[in-house]
Amino acid sequence: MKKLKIGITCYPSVGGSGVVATELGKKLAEKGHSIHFVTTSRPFRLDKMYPNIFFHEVEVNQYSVFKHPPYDLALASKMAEVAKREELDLFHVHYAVPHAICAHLAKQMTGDHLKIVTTLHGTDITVLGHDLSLSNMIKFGIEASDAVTAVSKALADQTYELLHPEKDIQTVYNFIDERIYKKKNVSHLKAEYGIAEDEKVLIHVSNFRQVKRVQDVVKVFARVAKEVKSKLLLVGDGPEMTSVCKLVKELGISENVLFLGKQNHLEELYSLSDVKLLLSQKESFGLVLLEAMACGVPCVAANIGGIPEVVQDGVSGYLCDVGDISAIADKTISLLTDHELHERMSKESVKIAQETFHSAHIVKQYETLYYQLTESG
Ligand code: GMT
Repeated sequence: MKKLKIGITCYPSVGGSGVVATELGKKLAEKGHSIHFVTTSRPFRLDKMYPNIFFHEVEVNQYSVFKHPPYDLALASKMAEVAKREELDLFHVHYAVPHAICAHLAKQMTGDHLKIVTTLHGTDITVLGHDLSLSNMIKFGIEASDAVTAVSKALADQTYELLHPEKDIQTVYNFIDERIYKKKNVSHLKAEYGIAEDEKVLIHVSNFRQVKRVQDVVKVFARVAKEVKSKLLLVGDGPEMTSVCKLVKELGISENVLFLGKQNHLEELYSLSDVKLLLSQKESFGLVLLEAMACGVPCVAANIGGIPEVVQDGVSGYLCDVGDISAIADKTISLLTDHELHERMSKESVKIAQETFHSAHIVKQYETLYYQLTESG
């Protein structure tokens, strides 16, 4: 098969969509395709030299005539420039707005042979899709794409319900690099963090946006800590951090909660953890769940959005109603106190991560889609 020249546009800063876009680019490059990232800064996971990967920086200048810097126009212009010069076959963009719209503009400037694949990650539908000033534009971005994927069936269904697009939306799940996300021997880390050998470890990783309901994680932990000798690792940072810190103090659990801020080598933190909590209000997939599962950490998570497609209730972890602190705490305690149950769910988590979400299987789905589009056109 001919190797393809693929442009990728995503938000390059920390966030699940940027992570998935970058890891996909890396895997495709390993398979011999040429990958051109067109983004405002180097994606943070592109942390070394990769043959076949090129980075084209979008510069957004501020002019006094504009109230806001023209990100969308600068991006579309750069996408068209790179597509023409590098003779790209397609652009794979992550997020319908503005990226699918920018790709559409770039296609008009470049020629119809340039195909557009748009992946929906969640916020563009679950939040922006409700904004009447944007919903028509999101729908237009979807229809203007040559192919559209969503990271879960739940997200695809939500998009149909909310925007009624005519376009077929294919579910392609997220994946992780299983060479990185696996259980590691980190026995030294527990002591370094001041965690006793017989203490259980709960972990939550997010960008601390309101939608993540980190306060619920803290409330659940306060109950768990009364029954089980344990510590809570809070990883990440964001707008709710101040309120979360305040709650930890009020509940008198400061000694047992470790605020670790933004971290890079999450596989090491998962490797010392016993349970992962993700209690969000909305979540189209929950990439952090998959990362934890691959490291053998069972998850207790909210029964919403795409989460039930990742965590199998009673098999690899537990699903609970949003905000049901008492039920979530009970399930977490049962998982932490029943060694056999924990062992079984830990093994199931690894198995599901490797079988359903294996990178080779997911990357192949994208590759097949690219070939269908480029050969048909
Ligand atoms: O969850 C966030 O706030 C970040 C957001 C993003 O744009 O990176 O995550 C979304 O995309 C991830 C990758 O597909 C998914 O794993 C997250 O579930 C999704 N977030 C939401 O739906 C809230």
